[in-house]
Amino acid sequence: MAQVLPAESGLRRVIGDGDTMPDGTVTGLEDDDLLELYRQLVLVRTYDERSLVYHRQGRIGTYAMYWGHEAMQVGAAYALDREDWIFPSYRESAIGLLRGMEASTVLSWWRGHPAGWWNPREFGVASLCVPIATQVPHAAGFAWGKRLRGQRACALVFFGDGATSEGAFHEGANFAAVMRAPLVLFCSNNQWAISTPLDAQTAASALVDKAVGYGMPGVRVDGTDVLAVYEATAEAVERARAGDGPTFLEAVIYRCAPHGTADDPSAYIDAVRVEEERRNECVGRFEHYLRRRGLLADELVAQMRDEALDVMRQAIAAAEAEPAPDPDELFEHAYADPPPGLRDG
Ligand SMILES: Cc1ncc(C[n+]2csc(CCOP(=O)(O)OP(=O)(O)O)c2C)c(N)n1
Ligand SMILES: [Mg+2]
Repeated sequence: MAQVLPAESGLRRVIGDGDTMPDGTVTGLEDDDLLELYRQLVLVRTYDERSLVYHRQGRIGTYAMYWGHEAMQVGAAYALDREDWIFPSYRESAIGLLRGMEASTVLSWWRGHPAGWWNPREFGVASLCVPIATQVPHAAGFAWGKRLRGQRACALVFFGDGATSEGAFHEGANFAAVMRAPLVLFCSNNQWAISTPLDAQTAASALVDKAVGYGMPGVRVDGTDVLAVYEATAEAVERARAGDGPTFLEAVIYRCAPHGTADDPSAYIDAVRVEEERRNECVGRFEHYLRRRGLLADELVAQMRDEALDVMRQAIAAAEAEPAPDPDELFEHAYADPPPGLRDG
């Protein structure tokens, strides 16, 4: 039986505030790693901001923006090896960019075009799950399979605070713990499930406390701190590889953007809090940290932003140049034997 300490309830932080809270460092990250983390943050932030513009211009469909979630995605993915698999939700739609996927592929996904389907094996990135929490048992099963085959790879699954109320989350978490599957359960707690606030979602004082019930370690981290996210994930990966089973990570932020392009949060969100939180957003926080360490200057910032903008310009052009899809493709992978109504229609 696993011996589980009460989950850590304080928020882990590495990046200071440039004033009373000092900056820390993370073992294993050299200066080059820090700059690469920043480049990745700028890339995924630019993807998100440009996507919103493309949506407004009618060039992509409904889009789930992840503005403010970038440090959770980049920090967690950086702690993995290329052989490890990522199981994303719609909120991590552009995570493949960190594994060399073309941005045009992700844009095509949001355009509802088959060019947006990728082969999960090619990138170690599973299909995006829109049904809440269904990716958790997928990831648990995958990780268990790796263990059964004696392979080194582990899996990391992203899901939201709302997903922790779903049966699929419970089944996946429980199964992974019992089977000691090499899995990192990464909860991106943005404190909202569309318009449902966290206190209406759970009676637990912190989501991380759920870890104890499953018999796994739980760690709570500041989700706007890319270094703290990296460090906590790297520790969880180490446990997974050592055969010590899954870890529950709760990364906490406050959602500062709408749930998606079809949502109007002014009907329910606290606008003053959003303004406050936006001032502390994750890309700027890390940029200030790097500047305090003398690693980043205006020129490099401008260069990385230009490169990311260029990626997006080329990507939307490539996505729009795709020929119109054949409607039959919609059914090709859905039915071995199409029902008569469809076949004849
Ligand atoms: C099984 C299921 N039920 C309901 C929905 C509708 N829905 C879409 S997003 C969402 C909220 C999810 O919130 P959370 O898990 O916190 O993720 P976030 O959107 O905040 O990243 C809901 C209920 C769905 N997609 N799937
Ligand atoms: Mg949420």
